[in-house]
Amino acid sequence: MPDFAPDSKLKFTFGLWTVGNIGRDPFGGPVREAISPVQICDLLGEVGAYGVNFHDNDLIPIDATAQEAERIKKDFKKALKDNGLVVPMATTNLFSDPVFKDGAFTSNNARVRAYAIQKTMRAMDLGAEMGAKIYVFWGGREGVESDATKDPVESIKRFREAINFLCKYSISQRYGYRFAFEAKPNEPRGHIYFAVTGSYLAFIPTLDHPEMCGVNPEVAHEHMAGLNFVHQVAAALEAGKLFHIDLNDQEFGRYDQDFRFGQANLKHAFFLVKLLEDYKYNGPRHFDAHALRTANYDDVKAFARGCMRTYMILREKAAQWNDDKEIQSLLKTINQDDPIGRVTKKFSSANAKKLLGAPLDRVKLAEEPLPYERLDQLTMEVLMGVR
Ligand code: GLT
Ligand code: MN
Ligand code: MN
Repeated sequence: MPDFAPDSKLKFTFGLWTVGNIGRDPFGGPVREAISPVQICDLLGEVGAYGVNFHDNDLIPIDATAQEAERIKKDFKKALKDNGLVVPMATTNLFSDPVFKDGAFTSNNARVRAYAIQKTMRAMDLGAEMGAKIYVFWGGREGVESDATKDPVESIKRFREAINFLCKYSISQRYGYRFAFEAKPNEPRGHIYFAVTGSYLAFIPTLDHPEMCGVNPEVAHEHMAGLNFVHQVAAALEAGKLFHIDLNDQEFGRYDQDFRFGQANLKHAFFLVKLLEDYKYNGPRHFDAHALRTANYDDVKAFARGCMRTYMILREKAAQWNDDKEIQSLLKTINQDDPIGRVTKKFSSANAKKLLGAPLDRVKLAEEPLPYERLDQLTMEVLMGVR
């Protein structure tokens, strides 16, 4: 029996804000005492994580003095080293402070927009100092409760202006960042702009530096929108834009839950792992989740270990699915090749003529068997551990 220990090649990471979550919700205050970034690194080292990510203010409080900031950075660097952790990704908190109550890059106030860009530049400096090469943009406050309050077209233009400026900043500083945009349909705003990953995939080609921009899809966010997450990730992968991924779980039709990976929708989690492994996704696998509000720090460790262990188990299940003879023979039956397939590979007048003349009998085609019940049941049996 494999031990399903975290494999460092899979780059399992956690944010300071994930295992450091103190269990506050809109109806109640903290249930866990806050632990410092150094303690979080120790915890992540203990459970076998590969790396840690942070928002500027997860590490350095927004009102810290320059001396305090220096001391925190020094301690954090030591904790990274002591625990063998790296920082693959950094991001900016553009949502907690009251200044961002009506958005950051899309605020109606030009001075707030300028402050948001300035804060991001400083946070990019901090991320680069810790070695980050991926920079995430989650526009939690970029939205409205009422469209009377902000012009949605103008908001897209403001967002683009900010990103173009920051791309050039990264280039001028030689940071080598790749930007990853993270969509969410709502929470904390009533309506957040760029609601789903596909919105960003359409936005990226309109930027000055599309080559350095991609996406950071999160399971929970697409499930909140009622979407099939695997298909969103497939679209990003196929476009060469899957720069980062936020793994967690979420019941459909509920508030933003950020559950442990695989907690709620095991079958979706299985197909997600299979997709990432089959297509050799090579970026960090970031668990943007937090432990249940009932957890103490021992249980937080169980949560973190559980995220990684579930991924490792599902990776094994995906390999088993790929090696299963019966499944493979069904796949062969389903995927029928035919010389006519070559004709539609490329348009030419000759190919168009061939296609128009091809004897394609729709009644016969509709009679071809599609044993999907068997295939899906076999999939479930692999998952349930009886094959
Ligand atoms: C916040 C949000 C996450 C984002 C983080 C990056 S912060 O916790 O819920 O989905 O990935 O800003
Ligand atoms: Mn989330
Ligand atoms: Mn996230």
